[in-house]
Amino acid sequence: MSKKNYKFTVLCIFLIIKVKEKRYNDENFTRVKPLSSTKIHLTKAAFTISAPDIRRLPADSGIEVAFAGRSNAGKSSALNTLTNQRGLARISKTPGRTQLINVFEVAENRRLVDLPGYGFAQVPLAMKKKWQKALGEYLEKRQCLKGIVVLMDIRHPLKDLDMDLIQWAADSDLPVLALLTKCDKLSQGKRSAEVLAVKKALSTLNADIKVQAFSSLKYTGKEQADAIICGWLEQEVQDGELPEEDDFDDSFEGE
Ligand SMILES: Nc1nc2c(ncn2[C@@H]2O[C@H](COP(=O)(O)OP(=O)(O)O)[C@@H](O)[C@H]2O)c(=O)[nH]1
Ligand SMILES: [Mg+2]
Repeated sequence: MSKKNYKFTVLCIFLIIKVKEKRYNDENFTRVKPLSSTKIHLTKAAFTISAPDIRRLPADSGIEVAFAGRSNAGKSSALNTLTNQRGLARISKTPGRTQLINVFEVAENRRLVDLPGYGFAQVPLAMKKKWQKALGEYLEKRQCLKGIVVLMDIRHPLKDLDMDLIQWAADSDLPVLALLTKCDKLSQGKRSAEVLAVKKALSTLNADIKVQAFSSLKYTGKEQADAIICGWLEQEVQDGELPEEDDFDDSFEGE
């Protein structure tokens, strides 16, 4: 073999080795690339927007977990406790004043949503109807809604509107966390009895419903609630699924 041919052969072998090495690295890189799962920390929650109706909300993609409950149930306090941010959801002193849909982003395309409270008494009927419409519309139409936290004062749980909401969620295959708030107001014995009673009452619905005693004041149940909510938010999502026709059959109607 001439010297020139020898050099050419060595160069070719060198190039072939390099190309194979690159291919191997590329393939290997693809194989070990981590899954795109998102670790959620509720403490990262940041206010995004207050919307009077669903048209003003962020795009309907990713995952949302909604907080709903009667006015004065302790919704704002629970949101502040779970996110470790004292002023995140303004704690209203006047029942029924949280009239907008408040959105807090916890990670890219992962949101907590503070829904308007229901069941309040001291506001004009026209206003009431407007707020309930926003609530009903959100529940019916929001495709990215993947879990709902229903907050109820542990001393007066499962009122008519709470039951309507939980029943609607069960019918829509939406998991529910029933958070029994202000549990610091009951003795340990009464608290356990109330949790059991609520679990029993809801077991007949045969749905994915968890019940947890909670206190924003004493941080009772914070860890458990956090784990459930983060579990919902950490799911993989496939956006762009078409809603099933049945989803629109039953609507949640507030007062
Ligand atoms: N003792 C006690 N009071 C609470 C707790 N959570 C909320 N509250 C009180 O209940 C009232 C209504 O709370 P808020 O969070 O504004 O309810 P929202 O209307 O559902 O948002 C306020 O006076 C709070 O201080 C709790 O865990 N323990
Ligand atoms: Mg509030």
